[in-house]
Amino acid sequence: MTLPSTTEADAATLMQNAPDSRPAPGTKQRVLSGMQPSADSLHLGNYLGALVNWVRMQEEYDAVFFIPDLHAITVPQDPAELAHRTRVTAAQYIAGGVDVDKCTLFVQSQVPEHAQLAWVLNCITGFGEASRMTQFKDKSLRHGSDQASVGLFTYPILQAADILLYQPQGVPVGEDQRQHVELSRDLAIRFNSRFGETFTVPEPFIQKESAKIYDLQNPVGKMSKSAESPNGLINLLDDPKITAKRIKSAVTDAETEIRFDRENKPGVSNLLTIYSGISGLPVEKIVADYEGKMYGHLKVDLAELVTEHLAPIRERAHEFLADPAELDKLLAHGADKAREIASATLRDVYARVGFLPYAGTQGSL
Ligand code: ATP
Ligand code: LTN
Repeated sequence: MTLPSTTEADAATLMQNAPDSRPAPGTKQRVLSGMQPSADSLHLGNYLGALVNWVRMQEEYDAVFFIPDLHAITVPQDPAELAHRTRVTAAQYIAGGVDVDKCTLFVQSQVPEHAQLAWVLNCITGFGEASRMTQFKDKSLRHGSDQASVGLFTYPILQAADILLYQPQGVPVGEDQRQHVELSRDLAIRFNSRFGETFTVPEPFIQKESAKIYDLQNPVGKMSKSAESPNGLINLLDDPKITAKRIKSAVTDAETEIRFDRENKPGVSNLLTIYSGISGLPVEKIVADYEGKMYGHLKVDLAELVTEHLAPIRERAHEFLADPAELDKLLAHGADKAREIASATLRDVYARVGFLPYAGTQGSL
Protein backbone atom coordinates (compact mmCIF):
# COMPACT_ATOMS: atom_id res chain seq x y z
CA MET A 1 0.00 0.00 0.00
CA THR A 2 1.35 3.42 -0.83
CA LEU A 3 0.80 6.04 1.75
CA PRO A 4 -0.04 9.51 0.47
CA SER A 5 3.04 11.66 0.88
CA THR A 6 2.87 15.26 1.91
CA THR A 7 5.54 17.64 0.84
CA GLU A 8 5.93 21.34 1.45
CA ALA A 9 4.68 21.86 -2.09
CA ASP A 10 1.50 19.92 -1.25
CA ALA A 11 0.96 22.10 1.79
CA ALA A 12 1.47 25.24 -0.30
CA THR A 13 -1.05 24.03 -2.89
CA LEU A 14 -3.50 23.19 -0.16
CA MET A 15 -3.21 26.70 1.18
CA GLN A 16 -3.77 28.25 -2.23
CA ASN A 17 -6.70 25.98 -2.88
CA ALA A 18 -8.28 26.47 0.52
CA PRO A 19 -11.79 27.69 -0.19
CA ASP A 20 -12.07 31.28 1.06
CA SER A 21 -14.50 31.52 3.92
CA ARG A 22 -14.70 35.32 3.70
CA PRO A 23 -17.74 37.05 2.22
CA ALA A 24 -17.05 37.66 -1.49
CA PRO A 25 -15.98 41.22 -2.33
CA GLY A 26 -18.95 43.46 -3.08
CA THR A 27 -21.33 41.30 -1.05
CA LYS A 28 -22.83 42.09 2.34
CA GLN A 29 -20.53 42.47 5.34
CA ARG A 30 -20.77 39.65 7.84
CA VAL A 31 -21.74 39.97 11.53
CA LEU A 32 -21.82 37.25 14.16
CA SER A 33 -23.25 37.01 17.66
CA GLY A 34 -24.59 34.58 20.24
CA MET A 35 -26.37 34.42 23.61
CA GLN A 36 -25.76 31.61 26.07
CA PRO A 37 -28.59 29.14 26.74
CA SER A 38 -28.28 29.72 30.45
CA ALA A 39 -31.89 30.46 31.46
CA ASP A 40 -35.39 29.12 30.85
CA SER A 41 -36.32 32.38 29.17
CA LEU A 42 -34.61 35.40 27.65
CA HIS A 43 -35.38 38.62 29.51
CA LEU A 44 -36.37 42.02 28.20
CA GLY A 45 -32.73 43.20 28.36
CA ASN A 46 -31.64 40.36 26.06
CA TYR A 47 -34.59 41.14 23.80
CA LEU A 48 -34.29 44.94 23.50
CA GLY A 49 -30.50 45.04 23.95
CA ALA A 50 -29.58 42.22 21.60
CA LEU A 51 -32.31 40.33 19.76
CA VAL A 52 -34.14 43.34 18.28
CA ASN A 53 -30.80 44.54 16.98
CA TRP A 54 -30.01 41.15 15.43
CA VAL A 55 -33.37 41.11 13.68
CA ARG A 56 -32.59 44.50 12.19
CA MET A 57 -29.08 43.44 11.21
CA GLN A 58 -30.14 40.33 9.29
CA GLU A 59 -31.69 42.66 6.67
CA GLU A 60 -28.47 44.53 6.01
CA TYR A 61 -25.74 42.03 6.80
CA ASP A 62 -24.78 38.46 6.13
CA ALA A 63 -25.70 37.56 9.71
CA VAL A 64 -24.56 34.52 11.66
CA PHE A 65 -26.30 33.85 15.00
CA PHE A 66 -25.70 30.89 17.24
CA ILE A 67 -26.35 29.38 20.63
CA PRO A 68 -23.08 28.92 22.50
CA ASP A 69 -23.87 25.70 24.36
CA LEU A 70 -20.18 24.75 24.63
CA HIS A 71 -19.77 27.92 26.69
CA ALA A 72 -22.71 26.91 28.87
CA ILE A 73 -20.80 23.93 30.32
CA THR A 74 -17.93 26.11 31.59
CA VAL A 75 -19.94 26.24 34.83
CA PRO A 76 -21.70 23.14 36.22
CA GLN A 77 -24.88 22.36 34.30
CA ASP A 78 -27.74 19.93 34.44
CA PRO A 79 -27.78 17.96 31.14
CA ALA A 80 -31.57 17.82 30.68
CA GLU A 81 -31.83 21.48 31.58
CA LEU A 82 -29.11 22.46 29.09
CA ALA A 83 -30.85 20.58 26.27
CA HIS A 84 -34.15 22.25 27.16
CA ARG A 85 -32.59 25.71 27.43
CA THR A 86 -30.84 25.34 24.10
CA ARG A 87 -34.17 24.68 22.38
CA VAL A 88 -35.92 27.39 24.39
CA THR A 89 -33.28 29.91 23.38
CA ALA A 90 -33.49 28.91 19.72
CA ALA A 91 -37.30 29.08 19.81
CA GLN A 92 -37.16 32.59 21.25
CA TYR A 93 -34.63 33.79 18.68
CA ILE A 94 -36.95 32.67 15.89
CA ALA A 95 -40.16 33.77 17.59
CA GLY A 96 -38.52 37.17 18.21
CA GLY A 97 -37.85 37.63 14.50
CA VAL A 98 -34.60 35.86 13.62
CA ASP A 99 -35.41 34.47 10.18
CA VAL A 100 -33.56 31.28 9.25
CA ASP A 101 -33.97 32.12 5.56
CA LYS A 102 -32.21 35.46 5.98
CA CYS A 103 -29.39 34.47 8.31
CA THR A 104 -27.49 31.44 9.55
CA LEU A 105 -28.75 30.14 12.90
CA PHE A 106 -27.17 27.15 14.62
CA VAL A 107 -26.09 25.49 17.84
CA GLN A 108 -22.36 25.72 18.55
CA SER A 109 -21.79 22.07 19.58
CA GLN A 110 -23.17 20.91 16.21
CA VAL A 111 -20.29 22.63 14.43
CA PRO A 112 -17.20 20.79 15.72
CA GLU A 113 -14.85 23.32 14.10
CA HIS A 114 -15.46 25.66 17.08
CA ALA A 115 -13.73 23.30 19.50
CA GLN A 116 -11.08 22.43 16.92
CA LEU A 117 -10.10 26.03 16.22
CA ALA A 118 -10.25 26.85 19.94
CA TRP A 119 -7.44 24.34 20.54
CA VAL A 120 -5.20 26.01 17.99
CA LEU A 121 -5.97 29.44 19.45
CA ASN A 122 -5.32 28.12 22.99
CA CYS A 123 -1.82 27.37 21.80
CA ILE A 124 -1.10 30.93 20.67
CA THR A 125 -2.65 32.63 23.72
CA GLY A 126 -0.41 33.62 26.60
CA PHE A 127 -1.34 32.37 30.06
CA GLY A 128 -1.01 35.91 31.42
CA GLU A 129 -3.11 37.25 28.58
CA ALA A 130 -5.93 34.81 29.41
CA SER A 131 -5.57 35.59 33.13
CA ARG A 132 -6.41 39.24 32.46
CA MET A 133 -9.94 38.49 31.24
CA THR A 134 -12.27 40.18 33.70
CA GLN A 135 -15.28 37.93 33.12
CA PHE A 136 -13.22 34.94 34.28
CA LYS A 137 -12.10 36.86 37.35
CA ASP A 138 -15.71 37.83 38.19
CA LYS A 139 -17.20 34.41 37.54
CA SER A 140 -14.47 32.47 39.30
CA LEU A 141 -14.91 34.71 42.35
CA ARG A 142 -18.66 34.14 42.23
CA HIS A 143 -18.33 30.35 41.99
CA GLY A 144 -15.26 30.15 44.25
CA SER A 145 -11.84 29.99 42.58
CA ASP A 146 -11.35 26.30 43.57
CA GLN A 147 -14.53 25.42 41.71
CA ALA A 148 -13.65 27.33 38.53
CA SER A 149 -12.94 24.99 35.60
CA VAL A 150 -10.14 25.30 33.07
CA GLY A 151 -12.98 25.60 30.53
CA LEU A 152 -14.12 28.79 32.25
CA PHE A 153 -10.54 30.05 32.03
CA THR A 154 -10.32 29.43 28.29
CA TYR A 155 -13.91 30.63 27.65
CA PRO A 156 -12.74 33.80 25.84
CA ILE A 157 -10.48 31.74 23.55
CA LEU A 158 -13.42 29.54 22.53
CA GLN A 159 -15.31 32.79 21.92
CA ALA A 160 -12.45 33.98 19.71
CA ALA A 161 -12.77 30.71 17.75
CA ASP A 162 -16.54 31.28 17.40
CA ILE A 163 -15.84 34.64 15.88
CA LEU A 164 -12.76 34.02 13.73
CA LEU A 165 -14.15 30.88 12.05
CA TYR A 166 -16.73 33.00 10.24
CA GLN A 167 -14.49 35.92 9.24
CA PRO A 168 -17.04 38.54 10.34
CA GLN A 169 -16.35 42.25 10.04
CA GLY A 170 -18.48 43.02 13.11
CA VAL A 171 -19.48 41.41 16.39
CA PRO A 172 -22.58 43.04 17.95
CA VAL A 173 -22.32 42.62 21.74
CA GLY A 174 -22.84 44.53 24.97
CA GLU A 175 -20.04 46.55 26.57
CA ASP A 176 -19.27 43.63 28.93
CA GLN A 177 -18.07 41.57 25.97
CA ARG A 178 -15.73 44.20 24.53
CA GLN A 179 -12.65 42.64 26.15
CA HIS A 180 -13.40 39.26 24.58
CA VAL A 181 -13.79 40.77 21.12
CA GLU A 182 -10.49 42.62 21.66
CA LEU A 183 -8.84 39.28 22.49
CA SER A 184 -10.18 37.77 19.28
CA ARG A 185 -8.72 40.73 17.37
CA ASP A 186 -5.33 40.24 19.04
CA LEU A 187 -5.36 36.52 18.26
CA ALA A 188 -6.35 37.14 14.63
CA ILE A 189 -3.53 39.65 14.21
CA ARG A 190 -1.03 37.31 15.90
CA PHE A 191 -2.03 34.29 13.83
CA ASN A 192 -1.97 36.31 10.60
CA SER A 193 1.49 37.63 11.30
CA ARG A 194 2.91 34.21 12.28
CA PHE A 195 1.26 32.05 9.66
CA GLY A 196 0.11 34.41 6.90
CA GLU A 197 -3.13 36.28 6.20
CA THR A 198 -5.92 33.95 7.41
CA PHE A 199 -8.43 35.77 9.58
CA THR A 200 -10.49 38.92 9.18
CA VAL A 201 -9.80 41.16 12.19
CA PRO A 202 -13.28 41.80 13.65
CA GLU A 203 -14.63 45.04 15.09
CA PRO A 204 -16.80 45.09 18.22
CA PHE A 205 -20.20 46.63 17.39
CA ILE A 206 -21.13 47.79 20.88
CA GLN A 207 -24.82 48.34 21.61
CA LYS A 208 -25.80 51.89 22.54
CA GLU A 209 -26.30 52.76 26.22
CA SER A 210 -29.88 53.68 25.25
CA ALA A 211 -30.57 49.97 24.61
CA LYS A 212 -29.59 49.01 28.15
CA ILE A 213 -32.47 47.81 30.31
CA TYR A 214 -32.26 48.00 34.10
CA ASP A 215 -33.74 45.86 36.86
CA LEU A 216 -37.27 47.04 37.73
CA GLN A 217 -36.60 46.72 41.47
CA ASN A 218 -33.04 48.02 41.38
CA PRO A 219 -32.94 50.39 38.41
CA VAL A 220 -29.23 51.18 38.80
CA GLY A 221 -28.30 47.53 38.09
CA LYS A 222 -28.81 45.97 34.65
CA MET A 223 -31.68 43.56 34.14
CA SER A 224 -29.97 40.18 34.45
CA LYS A 225 -30.98 36.56 34.83
CA SER A 226 -28.60 36.33 37.76
CA ALA A 227 -30.36 39.09 39.73
CA GLU A 228 -31.01 38.35 43.41
CA SER A 229 -34.78 38.64 43.11
CA PRO A 230 -36.85 37.74 40.02
CA ASN A 231 -39.23 40.65 40.69
CA GLY A 232 -37.11 43.09 38.72
CA LEU A 233 -37.01 40.82 35.68
CA ILE A 234 -39.33 40.63 32.67
CA ASN A 235 -39.00 37.27 30.97
CA LEU A 236 -40.22 36.80 27.43
CA LEU A 237 -41.91 33.53 28.32
CA ASP A 238 -43.49 34.61 31.63
CA ASP A 239 -47.23 34.61 32.13
CA PRO A 240 -48.51 38.08 31.09
CA LYS A 241 -50.08 38.55 34.53
CA ILE A 242 -46.68 38.24 36.19
CA THR A 243 -45.17 40.65 33.68
CA ALA A 244 -47.92 43.22 34.25
CA LYS A 245 -47.57 42.88 38.02
CA ARG A 246 -43.81 43.39 37.90
CA ILE A 247 -44.14 46.50 35.74
CA LYS A 248 -46.81 47.95 38.01
CA SER A 249 -44.62 47.34 41.07
CA ALA A 250 -41.48 48.83 39.47
CA VAL A 251 -39.47 51.07 41.79
CA THR A 252 -39.75 54.77 40.84
CA ASP A 253 -39.08 57.81 43.10
CA ALA A 254 -40.79 60.20 45.48
CA GLU A 255 -41.45 62.86 42.80
CA THR A 256 -44.41 62.81 40.43
CA GLU A 257 -43.01 64.23 37.19
CA ILE A 258 -42.46 61.85 34.28
CA ARG A 259 -39.18 62.81 32.64
CA PHE A 260 -36.01 61.09 31.48
CA ASP A 261 -33.14 61.57 33.93
CA ARG A 262 -30.96 58.48 34.28
CA GLU A 263 -29.01 59.91 37.18
CA ASN A 264 -31.80 61.21 39.43
CA LYS A 265 -34.78 59.21 38.19
CA PRO A 266 -33.39 55.80 37.18
CA GLY A 267 -36.68 53.93 37.69
CA VAL A 268 -38.85 56.24 35.57
CA SER A 269 -36.10 56.55 32.95
CA ASN A 270 -35.94 52.76 32.68
CA LEU A 271 -39.71 52.56 32.13
CA LEU A 272 -39.39 55.22 29.42
CA THR A 273 -36.55 53.30 27.75
CA ILE A 274 -38.65 50.12 27.73
CA TYR A 275 -41.67 52.05 26.38
CA SER A 276 -39.55 53.53 23.63
CA GLY A 277 -37.86 50.20 22.80
CA ILE A 278 -41.17 48.40 22.43
CA SER A 279 -43.22 51.13 20.75
CA GLY A 280 -40.47 52.55 18.57
CA LEU A 281 -41.45 56.06 19.70
CA PRO A 282 -38.71 58.49 20.75
CA VAL A 283 -38.47 59.04 24.53
CA GLU A 284 -39.21 62.79 24.09
CA LYS A 285 -42.53 62.02 22.43
CA ILE A 286 -43.53 59.66 25.25
CA VAL A 287 -42.54 62.25 27.88
CA ALA A 288 -44.65 64.86 26.05
CA ASP A 289 -47.64 62.47 25.87
CA TYR A 290 -47.47 61.85 29.62
CA GLU A 291 -47.10 65.44 30.69
CA GLY A 292 -49.23 66.04 33.79
CA LYS A 293 -50.02 62.34 34.20
CA MET A 294 -49.03 60.13 37.11
CA TYR A 295 -46.52 57.29 37.31
CA GLY A 296 -49.46 54.88 37.67
CA HIS A 297 -50.76 55.85 34.20
CA LEU A 298 -47.41 55.20 32.62
CA LYS A 299 -47.09 51.85 34.37
CA VAL A 300 -50.58 50.63 33.42
CA ASP A 301 -50.07 51.60 29.77
CA LEU A 302 -46.58 50.12 29.69
CA ALA A 303 -47.79 46.85 31.21
CA GLU A 304 -50.37 46.58 28.43
CA LEU A 305 -47.91 47.55 25.72
CA VAL A 306 -45.30 45.02 26.86
CA THR A 307 -47.69 42.12 27.41
CA GLU A 308 -49.36 42.69 24.03
CA HIS A 309 -46.02 42.91 22.30
CA LEU A 310 -44.68 39.77 23.94
CA ALA A 311 -47.84 37.66 23.56
CA PRO A 312 -47.25 36.57 19.92
CA ILE A 313 -43.55 35.95 20.61
CA ARG A 314 -44.42 33.78 23.59
CA GLU A 315 -47.05 31.94 21.58
CA ARG A 316 -44.72 31.24 18.65
CA ALA A 317 -41.93 30.12 20.96
CA HIS A 318 -44.32 27.65 22.59
CA GLU A 319 -45.39 26.37 19.17
CA PHE A 320 -41.77 25.61 18.31
CA LEU A 321 -41.24 23.96 21.66
CA ALA A 322 -44.29 21.79 21.09
CA ASP A 323 -42.60 20.39 17.98
CA PRO A 324 -38.94 19.93 18.95
CA ALA A 325 -38.24 17.67 15.96
CA GLU A 326 -39.08 20.51 13.57
CA LEU A 327 -36.96 22.94 15.57
CA ASP A 328 -34.04 20.48 15.61
CA LYS A 329 -34.35 20.19 11.82
CA LEU A 330 -34.12 23.96 11.38
CA LEU A 331 -31.06 24.01 13.63
CA ALA A 332 -29.42 21.12 11.79
CA HIS A 333 -29.91 22.97 8.52
CA GLY A 334 -28.29 26.03 10.13
CA ALA A 335 -25.36 23.92 11.35
CA ASP A 336 -24.84 22.56 7.81
CA LYS A 337 -24.77 26.10 6.43
CA ALA A 338 -22.39 27.23 9.18
CA ARG A 339 -20.05 24.28 8.58
CA GLU A 340 -19.55 25.30 4.97
CA ILE A 341 -17.86 28.46 6.19
CA ALA A 342 -16.29 27.06 9.37
CA SER A 343 -14.70 24.04 7.70
CA ALA A 344 -13.11 26.20 5.01
CA THR A 345 -11.50 28.41 7.64
CA LEU A 346 -10.36 25.46 9.72
CA ARG A 347 -8.85 23.68 6.71
CA ASP A 348 -6.83 26.78 5.97
CA VAL A 349 -5.73 27.11 9.61
CA TYR A 350 -4.70 23.44 9.87
CA ALA A 351 -2.61 23.67 6.73
CA ARG A 352 -0.94 26.87 7.91
CA VAL A 353 0.09 25.49 11.29
CA GLY A 354 1.57 22.42 9.58
CA PHE A 355 -1.00 19.66 10.11
CA LEU A 356 -0.96 17.03 7.38
CA PRO A 357 -3.86 17.01 4.97
CA TYR A 358 -6.27 14.18 5.77
CA ALA A 359 -6.30 11.61 2.99
CA GLY A 360 -8.86 9.21 4.48
CA THR A 361 -12.53 8.73 3.79
CA GLN A 362 -14.10 9.84 7.09
CA GLY A 363 -15.12 13.37 6.17
CA SER A 364 -12.86 16.20 5.13
CA LEU A 365 -10.59 16.54 8.15
P1 ATP B 1 -25.83 37.35 33.19
O1 ATP B 1 -26.96 37.49 34.13
O2 ATP B 1 -25.11 36.03 33.31
O3 ATP B 1 -24.92 38.54 33.14
P2 ATP B 1 -27.46 38.25 31.09
O4 ATP B 1 -28.86 37.90 31.38
O5 ATP B 1 -27.05 39.64 31.42
O6 ATP B 1 -26.49 37.24 31.77
P3 ATP B 1 -25.95 37.62 28.70
O7 ATP B 1 -26.06 36.20 28.31
O8 ATP B 1 -24.70 38.10 29.38
O9 ATP B 1 -27.24 38.00 29.57
O10 ATP B 1 -26.15 38.55 27.47
C1 ATP B 1 -26.74 38.20 26.24
C2 ATP B 1 -26.94 39.47 25.43
O11 ATP B 1 -27.95 40.28 26.00
C3 ATP B 1 -25.69 40.35 25.32
O12 ATP B 1 -25.60 40.87 24.01
C4 ATP B 1 -25.94 41.44 26.32
O13 ATP B 1 -25.30 42.64 26.00
C5 ATP B 1 -27.47 41.59 26.24
N1 ATP B 1 -28.01 42.05 27.51
C6 ATP B 1 -28.03 41.35 28.67
N2 ATP B 1 -28.60 42.05 29.63
C7 ATP B 1 -28.97 43.24 29.09
C8 ATP B 1 -29.64 44.41 29.58
N3 ATP B 1 -30.04 44.48 30.84
N4 ATP B 1 -29.87 45.43 28.76
C9 ATP B 1 -29.49 45.35 27.46
N5 ATP B 1 -28.85 44.30 26.92
C10 ATP B 1 -28.59 43.25 27.73
N1 LTN C 1 -19.81 35.44 25.83
C1 LTN C 1 -21.03 35.90 25.16
C2 LTN C 1 -21.66 34.81 24.33
C3 LTN C 1 -20.79 34.45 23.17
C4 LTN C 1 -20.55 35.26 22.03
C5 LTN C 1 -19.66 34.51 21.22
C6 LTN C 1 -20.97 36.55 21.66
C7 LTN C 1 -20.09 33.29 23.00
N2 LTN C 1 -19.40 33.33 21.83
C8 LTN C 1 -19.18 35.04 20.01
C9 LTN C 1 -20.48 37.05 20.44
C10 LTN C 1 -19.59 36.31 19.64
C11 LTN C 1 -22.02 36.38 26.22
O1 LTN C 1 -21.95 35.94 27.33
N3 LTN C 1 -22.92 37.24 25.86
